[in-house]
Amino acid sequence: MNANDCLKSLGLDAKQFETGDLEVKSPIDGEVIGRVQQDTAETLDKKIAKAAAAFEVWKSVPAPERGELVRLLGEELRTHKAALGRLVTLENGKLLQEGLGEVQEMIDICDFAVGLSRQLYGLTIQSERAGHTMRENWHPLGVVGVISAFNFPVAVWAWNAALAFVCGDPVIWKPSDKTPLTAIATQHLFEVAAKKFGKAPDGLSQLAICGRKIAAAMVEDKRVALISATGSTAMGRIVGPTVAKRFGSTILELGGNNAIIVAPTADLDLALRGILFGAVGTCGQRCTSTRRLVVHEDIYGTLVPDLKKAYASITIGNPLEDGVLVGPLIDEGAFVDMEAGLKQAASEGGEITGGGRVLKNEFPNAYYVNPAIVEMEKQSDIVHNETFAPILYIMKYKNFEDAIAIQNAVPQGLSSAIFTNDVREAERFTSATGSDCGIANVNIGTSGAEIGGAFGGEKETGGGRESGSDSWKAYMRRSTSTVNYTSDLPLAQGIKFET
Ligand code: UN1
Repeated sequence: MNANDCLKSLGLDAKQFETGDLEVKSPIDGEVIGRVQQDTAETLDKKIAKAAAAFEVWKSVPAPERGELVRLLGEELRTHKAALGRLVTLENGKLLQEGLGEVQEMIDICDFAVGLSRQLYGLTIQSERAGHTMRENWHPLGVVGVISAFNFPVAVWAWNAALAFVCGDPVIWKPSDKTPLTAIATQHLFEVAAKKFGKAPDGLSQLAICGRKIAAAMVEDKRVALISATGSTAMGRIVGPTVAKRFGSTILELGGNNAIIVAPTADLDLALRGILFGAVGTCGQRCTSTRRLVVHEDIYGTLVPDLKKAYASITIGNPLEDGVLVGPLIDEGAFVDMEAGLKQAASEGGEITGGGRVLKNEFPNAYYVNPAIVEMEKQSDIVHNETFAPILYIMKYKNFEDAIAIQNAVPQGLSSAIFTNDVREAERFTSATGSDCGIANVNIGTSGAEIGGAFGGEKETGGGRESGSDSWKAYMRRSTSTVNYTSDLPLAQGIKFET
């Protein structure tokens, strides 16, 4: 099945993608797989107005009914998992297994949101005044603008949109301009679900296909209550203050610089597998990819040579083929960044194994690379940066306190992990004085988080949370109600105010 076949089986007319001002290339071979028409400032403005109008209708629909729409969306995703998963691979270059896994995450968050639609619970609070009750009400927030990155071209939308819909919010989605086809296919599946549902207002879910300049209007627009943006820290530095200036809310999912600590008691076989998936899986292009390894000096001599052996045995190639573990980088820019990262690492004393472009003859217009291991004396400047490519920096540690200090010494705070069989180390790592990240795992790697947990991180990762747990609260506004059922009017704090 090529991209056209996928689009057809998803119910779209491939002809629609023959013209358009945005060319979409597959990272697998660099071939053009479609053309898409982008939004202008005018069409985007109309979409925002439409979403604002949809909010007026949608916020009054009971949440469990809103959940029914999301249930139907989940059904469409189940039916079309194979085609959409394959299209993800064709457009983004991740392994077919991972493309399918990404659609599975969409299905899972739909299930989660359907249940949630009957559980948007608020608190009741004990009032300090006689004859008074207090409670919290959760109400729909408004239009949600979702900005997603190429690396999870559809799942990130689903983590946001499934929650937003049950919370009573319309969504405008700006996908990466590298992956608009999967976004259009997903929007189409939403429309099929909405038709079956029959009560969704026009404009409940819309796409904004555009570059940064046009998208800036959405970020600045007061009619958009929440901007949920996934991407680089550089992007977040612009989006965050822009939305703050107009007192809007944000969920920021920015850079990660995720470390695994391997302690002397670790199950090294387990650790090796966890490191490998985290560091080279998805060609190092997850925000949760393992970028740093902090290894105890007693096991360094065993683990690192074993890891190098494992790296050498990895099959790099077409992500559609069975047995391949590492597909291409997204584009030439990503390759240039990887080369620059390795060059800087070498200049800072890094000892590099691997790296460099491969399969150039088979795929002259695509960017396949050898994942790189870089052994570092210390955590130098480059190790503090996120390079979105399969580079793993390895450092040695002597005592556990140092390992935690190294783990926490970078500006980002998304994901982290420790492999240890020492219960004190494990507990300490997940405690307030352990990892400072939004995700702190024990005996599993840094990537591949389940949808049931709140997903996001601290420091330059942006502080936002989406997906599971109580992340839904960011998509609603809270009102605290105090109700007096007496004929007295006692004031709080014992204040007397009488004539
Ligand atoms: C991302 O790379 O933007 O934890 C998100 C994971 C995925 C999410 C990654 N569930 O690896």
